[in-house]
Amino acid sequence: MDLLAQVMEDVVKRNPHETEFHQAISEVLESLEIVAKEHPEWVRAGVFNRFVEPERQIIFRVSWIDDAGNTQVNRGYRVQFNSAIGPYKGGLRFHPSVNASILKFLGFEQVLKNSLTGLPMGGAKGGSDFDPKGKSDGEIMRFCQSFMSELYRHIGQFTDVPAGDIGVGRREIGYLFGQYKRLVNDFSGVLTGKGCSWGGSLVRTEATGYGLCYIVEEALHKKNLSFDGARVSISGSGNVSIYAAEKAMQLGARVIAMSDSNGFIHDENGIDLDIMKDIKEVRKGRIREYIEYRQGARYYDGCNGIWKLKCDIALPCATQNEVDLDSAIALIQNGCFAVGEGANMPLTPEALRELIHNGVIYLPGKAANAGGVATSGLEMTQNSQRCSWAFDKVDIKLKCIMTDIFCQIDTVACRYGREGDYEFGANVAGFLKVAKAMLEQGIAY
Ligand code: NDP
Ligand code: 2IT
Repeated sequence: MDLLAQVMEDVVKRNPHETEFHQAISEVLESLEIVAKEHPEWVRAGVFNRFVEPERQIIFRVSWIDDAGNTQVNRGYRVQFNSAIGPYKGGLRFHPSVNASILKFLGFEQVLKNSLTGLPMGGAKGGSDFDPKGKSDGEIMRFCQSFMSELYRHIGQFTDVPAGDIGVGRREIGYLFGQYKRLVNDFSGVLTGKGCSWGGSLVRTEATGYGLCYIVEEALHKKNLSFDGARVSISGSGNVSIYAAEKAMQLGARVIAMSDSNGFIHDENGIDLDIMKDIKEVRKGRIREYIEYRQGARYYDGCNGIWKLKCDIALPCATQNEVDLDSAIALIQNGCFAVGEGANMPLTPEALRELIHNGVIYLPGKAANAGGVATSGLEMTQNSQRCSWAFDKVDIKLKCIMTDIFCQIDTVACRYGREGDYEFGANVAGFLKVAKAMLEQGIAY
């Protein structure tokens, strides 16, 4: 019997109906089976059982008053998953789909991702089922203040350092930070993604998208391929997507498609990113507006169709399970040779298997989108040193970290005779560091 089958069974029993959490754990445990065989003492010390159980989960009520004077109630969460190698670290997501299963899968992935960055950060995730769409600035501010009025007692620069994720960007981090400071009377690096005039780091905004392209370029080079001249499809049009598109273009690619949760645009001549930034970042509009400014561009309802377009490289940067089996088959049939995950777990297990089976270069999110949290780590360093580094300095460090992550996952995959299996490489490389730290710190942890 597989050594870790019981661990998986216990996860399902203890967390019934939490399908995203089961999916993330099951993908990782498959890779770790060989580690368990090599380290029976880790099995005996319960390292695997402890690894899949969050250290702490906080759930709280967030009540706030909307513009019409009505009281609204949402649910807030923070899942502090693992602090073996550093303070809890990970983003906050505000989206109506948020629930315990999604935040547990994200917290779990964050533990491995943060380990791969080489920086001293544990893993966490949090957020709320609050829907920021259509809310006024005042409503966003009052929600953030109420959310922080509970969260503040659980976080701190040496305890837990939240950041942004879906629905949480610079504006929300500002309101959250302001409320933390008011409550605790402490100006510290308790959040990352801050404004650059009050402790934020240059490059944090660009970091996830840029880092994604840096690591994909590393993997492409290994096969004598590159972004140069490639056609690229990118799902989403938020923070990660926009800066993935920017870096892909700088590396010579033509980005032909982007999306939001309503539909996608196809611009065969290459997307005009200034128009896209104006619509999405400045006016917070919908992607369909793009075709009003670009002749020849087309808009289609529905998100899945983006994967049916012919592209060389696909960068899913929107949300979990956005690429299903049919989409993966279409990508392969159209000659797509690389998939890099800007989003967390954007591929269904069936889609993932299909891509790997067909020899597509595949870079899993926990490695490929680690540039965001890595730069958050660099923001924490600058906060501790009370200084701010120049854009190029941070960008070079980000590039080094992404190259190092590629080297780690490639080396580990090769060491176990699984060359090119970066999913396996990322799971094992990320795990080993955390597992050793857990063992050294004793069991009552
Ligand atoms: P944003 O909120 O800036 O953008 C999210 C984008 O994804 C929007 O275009 C949104 O469309 C789309 N989207 C969100 N939910 C869905 C859904 N259920 N179905 C279809 N499309 C959806 O978020 P980010 O760019 O920050 O995050 C995108 C992904 O990257 C997430 O998976 C996140 O976890 C991951 N990530 C983010 C990092 C960061 O630093 N921000 C770091 C590492 C990973 P719409 O506007 O219509 O909702
Ligand atoms: O998924 C992620 O890595 C993030 N949302 C970024 C987390 C962070 O702490 O910067």
